Amino acid sequence: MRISFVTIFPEYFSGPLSVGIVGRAIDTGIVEIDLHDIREHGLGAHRQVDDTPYGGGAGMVMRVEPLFATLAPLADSHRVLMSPAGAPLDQETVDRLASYPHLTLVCGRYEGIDQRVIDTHIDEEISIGDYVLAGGEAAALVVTEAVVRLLPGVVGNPDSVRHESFRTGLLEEPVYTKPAEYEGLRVPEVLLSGDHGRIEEWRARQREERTRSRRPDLWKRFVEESER
Ligand code: JCQ
Repeated sequence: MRISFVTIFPEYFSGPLSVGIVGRAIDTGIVEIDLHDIREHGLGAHRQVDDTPYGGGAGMVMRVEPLFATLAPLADSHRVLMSPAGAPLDQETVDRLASYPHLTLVCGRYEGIDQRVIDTHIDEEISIGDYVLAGGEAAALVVTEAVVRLLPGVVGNPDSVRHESFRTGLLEEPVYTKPAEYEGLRVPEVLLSGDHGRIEEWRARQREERTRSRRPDLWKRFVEESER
């Protein structure tokens, strides 16, 4: 898979893309990254990429010409704009994004980008949550990390990606490791019992109880799903 980033800060990505699971996926050639600097298509001696909004108002808007020039050669890819006005990112969307051979993540800055760019050069707008970032770069990294770990050969044990919480629709149960007691803090007895029936029963109950109390939205969907 290829992932292209469209940004005015290509240097933003070098650290995060070089470490961990994503770093290894790049090193092994499972994913190819390329960076497209919008400013290379900026206007005039100052390589301007933004301007004041028509109709007035605060802040600056990213101009059409530099973005058209940057995005036109990426027309064969699936082009995603990171935006607080996008569809909320969830695991189902991540699964779908992982199926494109070439994904382009467009990082906006300032108050936004000229709507004509979105209308002609963007396939979908995605939000990573209901808050405003200074730019789409951090959001593009979130999408990249969620997508790359799904690609075949990236994560050692495919079961660990197939059986995780956002597939069952429930939050994960709490987990513990050695030692069994630390400064008086004990691991729940059932996990030390060796009784796999009781352990699975306890874990299932924990997943349900956590989801019900912390994420009533997910719990509602889970209950409706299981009543079908
Ligand atoms: C993404 N949740 C928040 C900031 C304008 C396209 O226009 C803009 C894009 C951004 C960057 O994205 C976010 C974001 N998901 O802030 C301002």
